[in-house]
Amino acid sequence: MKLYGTSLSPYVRKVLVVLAEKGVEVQHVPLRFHDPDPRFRAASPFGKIPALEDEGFFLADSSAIIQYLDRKHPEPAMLPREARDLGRAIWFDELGDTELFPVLIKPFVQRFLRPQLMNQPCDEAVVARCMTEELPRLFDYLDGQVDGPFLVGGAFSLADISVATGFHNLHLAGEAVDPERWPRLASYVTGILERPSFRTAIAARKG
Ligand SMILES: N[C@@H](CCC(=O)N[C@@H](CS)C(=O)NCC(=O)O)C(=O)O
Repeated sequence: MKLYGTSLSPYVRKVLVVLAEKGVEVQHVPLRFHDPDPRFRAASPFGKIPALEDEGFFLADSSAIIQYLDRKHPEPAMLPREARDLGRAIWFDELGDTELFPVLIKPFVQRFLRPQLMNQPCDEAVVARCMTEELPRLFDYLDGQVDGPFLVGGAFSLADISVATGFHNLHLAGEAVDPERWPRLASYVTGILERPSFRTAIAARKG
């Protein structure tokens, strides 16, 4: 099994966490998005990362890949069985992918990607607006959802992976959840990112 995509991507990290939780061996190919590698492009028609190749089967999109892996390697389950828990796990997956990460990534782009990989200066005004105007409403919501170590059904699941993954990129930008303003969210994020599977995914080659 091959997983394409640098572990700097929160979406790639989601899949690396699932593989680590399940103890599935993978050959990690840490390329960047839009790489011309023909096998990668066979798996990801629009050049987005992550993409998976598994014995001639090709699949893109972190959520699609995780559902495939969860069916193929059922233990431990990343998708809850109970109907409402499953619905909420998919809600948090969607929230992480489409609402949270596009905002969490802004400080990462400015302070990490632009200076380190794009040879461009950081725009601190973008970071300040993100931290003071754009993230607080998301943090308010999430702080109200946390009432223990896991978001759904009393167990680690796709919900936790998708919500927590982007916070690593925020940390790489030198920012974090303010523990005085959002105490539950701050300690929840710390707990999830300290799991061995997240540590393994974060340590994976970045490319
Ligand atoms: N819904 C996709 C999103 C993947 C995605 O947008 N990945 C970014 C890198 S973090 C990418 O490949 N961007 C290139 C592009 O949008 O063309 C997933 O969950 O895998």
